[in-house]
Amino acid sequence: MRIDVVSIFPEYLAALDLSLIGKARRDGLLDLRVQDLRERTTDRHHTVDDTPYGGGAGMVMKPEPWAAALSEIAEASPVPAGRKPLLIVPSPAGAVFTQRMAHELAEEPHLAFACGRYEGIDERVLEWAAERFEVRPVSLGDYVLNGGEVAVLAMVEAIGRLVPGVVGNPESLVEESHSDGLLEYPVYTKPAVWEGRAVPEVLLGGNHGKIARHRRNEQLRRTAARRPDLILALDPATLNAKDRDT
Ligand code: 6GU
Repeated sequence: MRIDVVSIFPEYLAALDLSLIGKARRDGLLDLRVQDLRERTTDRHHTVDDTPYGGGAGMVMKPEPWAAALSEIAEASPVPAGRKPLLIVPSPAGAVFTQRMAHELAEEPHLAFACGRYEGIDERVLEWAAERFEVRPVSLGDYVLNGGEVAVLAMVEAIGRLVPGVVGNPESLVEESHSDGLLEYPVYTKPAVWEGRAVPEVLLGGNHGKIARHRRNEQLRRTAARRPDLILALDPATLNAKDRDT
């Protein structure tokens, strides 16, 4: 998968050299390129922002450097002719990023991310970009960050780990939070008793049916306690008779 990120703080994205995503880049599974928007400015002061038309607080990102960066990315895109690469614009005004969206985006051959700062990017950039990209404003949730960089770190990690080969054991992607609409069950390791606290007895026996039932019950209990919204959103068809007893 090819991933392009445009930012005025490319150093933020240095964390994508680490851990699993860093290894996937070195292994050639992710072709991730970060570029500095300021290098696309043509004035002596490398200006990327200006005051908003209509007044108001803060500054708005100027369109010209964005057009220079994005047109080059679109031209170099590996997507087949007739298809457009995706341009994700991190914004608290976007659609909420979910595990489902991460799965969908992990199927794409090319993702570009445009990191806005200040009050955002001149709206005409998104209109202009729609001729070259499928443009998607995406938010991490209902709170405000200073810019898109931290959101890109989160999204690239969530998407990248779903690209085949990036996670060594694909089984570990199956039993994790949100894979079945529920939160993950609690996990334990040795010692069996620690600080007077014992690991649930059922996990020490070898009865795999009982263990699976115990874990499923813990998932349901935990989800109801922490995220009742997820219980309400469940497809009732995914619940079995024993779930209903829990
Ligand atoms: Cl994606 N960007 C910014 N700037 N703030 C956010 C966000 C994104 N998601 C939540 N807050």
